[in-house]
Amino acid sequence: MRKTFFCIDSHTCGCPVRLVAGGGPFLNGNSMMERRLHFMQEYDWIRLGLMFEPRGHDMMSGSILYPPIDAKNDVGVLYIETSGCLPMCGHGTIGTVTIAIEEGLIKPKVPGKLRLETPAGLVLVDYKQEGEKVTSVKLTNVKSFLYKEALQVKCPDLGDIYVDVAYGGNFYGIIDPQQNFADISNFTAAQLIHYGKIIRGMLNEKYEFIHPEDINIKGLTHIQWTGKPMKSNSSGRNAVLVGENALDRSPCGTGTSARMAQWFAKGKLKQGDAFIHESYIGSQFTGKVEAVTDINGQPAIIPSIEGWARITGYNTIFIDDQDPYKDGFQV
Ligand code: PYC
Repeated sequence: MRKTFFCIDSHTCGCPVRLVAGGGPFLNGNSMMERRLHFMQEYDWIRLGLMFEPRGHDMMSGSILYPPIDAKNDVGVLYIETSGCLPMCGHGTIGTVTIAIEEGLIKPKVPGKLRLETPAGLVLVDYKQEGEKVTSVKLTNVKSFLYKEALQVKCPDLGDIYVDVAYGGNFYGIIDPQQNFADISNFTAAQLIHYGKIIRGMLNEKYEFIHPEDINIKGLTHIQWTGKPMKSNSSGRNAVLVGENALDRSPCGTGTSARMAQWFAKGKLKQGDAFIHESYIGSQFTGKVEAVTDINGQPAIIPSIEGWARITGYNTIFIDDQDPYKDGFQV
């Protein structure tokens, strides 16, 4: 049997977003987190088939839209990525909103604004339009916070590496320049991926990472290497390990949120400050500390992330259950 998915492809600052506009499954649940769990149980073959080779690639990511559970919100978003069904994805949100508005997939209750239900929580969006084109999308993210500081691992070849772990919609292991890691620019992309995977594996083996308010959000999914920016107006640069084989092409919205929370906790950012983050390929997001809050009595911030996306085309994709590569593959 052949299943057909009508997709609209885009990229956010270089990072792909494939919105499944037709063919997504009906999901049960009273929240996007419950719907995510249903999808992971029964429909993960859709994510595998649409994200991995031969229909996708190592850095593919996407989304599926659902009616909101709370009528005052505009839409629910499920994120499907090579790294799993993430609770939240920043570049994915910017691409999804751009596609949904330009292609008329959602009708905002208030023009220029959207209230998105994501598995990680409510995300508020302000977008700008020139004619039909969405020129920028700013998302106000979920509570973001520094979770653990200076976790130590002994990485083969590199030696002792110290990692801060922060949450910005996903858990990020942040590796700043230090004695055994000088800067992103001293390593190839292949090395950042290789050592990033080893360090992520070691940290997940040694420690537990569980969201204090939602036990369904657990595990360190990404490693964020940082370094000196290439552009004079950037506050920082990162290279984020996504899945098993790729670095994020965008500055990573949830990664930027996590890094802003880390900087806030260390006194390097305060409420109202902007943070311009530069990706491995040089594209930029503008972050801002919108508000200061707490999570279980610990300091947290509400960050916003602003960026842009472009639609690249329509894509009708088949997944045929007779196809030996229906679930995709990785080399
Ligand atoms: O932009 O949040 C993000 C993201 C997560 C994984 C890849 N990009």
